[in-house]
Amino acid sequence: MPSTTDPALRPSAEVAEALASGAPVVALESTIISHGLPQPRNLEVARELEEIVRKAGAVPATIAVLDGVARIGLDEVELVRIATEPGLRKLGQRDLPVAAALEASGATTVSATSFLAARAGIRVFATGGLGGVHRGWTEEQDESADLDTLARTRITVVCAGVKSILDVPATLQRLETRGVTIAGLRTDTFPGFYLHSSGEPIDWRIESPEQAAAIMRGQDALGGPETALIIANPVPVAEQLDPVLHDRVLAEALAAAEREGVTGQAITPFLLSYLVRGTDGASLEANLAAVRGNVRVAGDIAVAWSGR
Ligand code: PSU
Ligand code: MN
Repeated sequence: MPSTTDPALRPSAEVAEALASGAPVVALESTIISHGLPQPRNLEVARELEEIVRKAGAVPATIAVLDGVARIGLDEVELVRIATEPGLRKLGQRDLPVAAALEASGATTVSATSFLAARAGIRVFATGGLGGVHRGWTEEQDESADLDTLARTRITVVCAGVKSILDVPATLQRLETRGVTIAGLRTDTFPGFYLHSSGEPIDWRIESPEQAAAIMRGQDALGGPETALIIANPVPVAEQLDPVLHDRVLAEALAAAEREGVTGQAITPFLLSYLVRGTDGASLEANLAAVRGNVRVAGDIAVAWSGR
């Protein structure tokens, strides 16, 4: 098994066993824990997400780099490190070899997590909202490495669309150009992360996790470029952030980022935490509702997929 003999990766005993026996496994990212959610709630969430995967009948594999080693599946002590270690790095895929060489520790973004999960033999991954093309891209180029990794990685990522802090139409266009397959789970529009819908139409709608697994089989049967499958799973309307509050506080957050000159890797965490404060925690609840729903669906897809 590549997962157990690959010297660049270290799966936990439980994950290695699940992979070897073909049992369902769901990859979870760690940047959402370290940089996307406030302490101390983030640690509770890290544990809760693993529990949701287990309830669905799959094995959770939270992914991070600890002391230079890419870890696939963390124990309790390691989850605590991700949630609380000061100065933990945010690692995209390009950062992985450097972290390994310098024996550094860091949380992995969607790009790094997708890459490592696929390498370990894990096919299904859940997150909150993907990174994408930032607003104002005509002036200043900022496009998340998430998109490029998904264009060349055979992984199924369940998400509530892309973060609404981004330019959603531009991001959807990039995904189309790069050939990344998207299907909405019981929706005809792309979800808006904190919001049930971004208002942007998507081409394909599916009704069940079994249909997602069927698309995955189709990807493998057809061959071709090793692209991802995005399963867009909206937060329920009842749990979304109030759209009027969302638009007002997001405008403030974007203005504050501009004023304070926040750029690069810092911008996404800055905007997310501004929204948490500016909405008195309501954006956090919507974000968590979205992530929980995605993790549940990912568990169901992994179970459907394990039966092939
Ligand atoms: N989803 C969330 N919260 C997050 C993220 C996703 O609900 O914090 C993280 C993911 O790790 C994603 C990253 O890859 O934000 C995007 O960062 P950037 O825009 O710098 O590529
Ligand atoms: Mn960026």
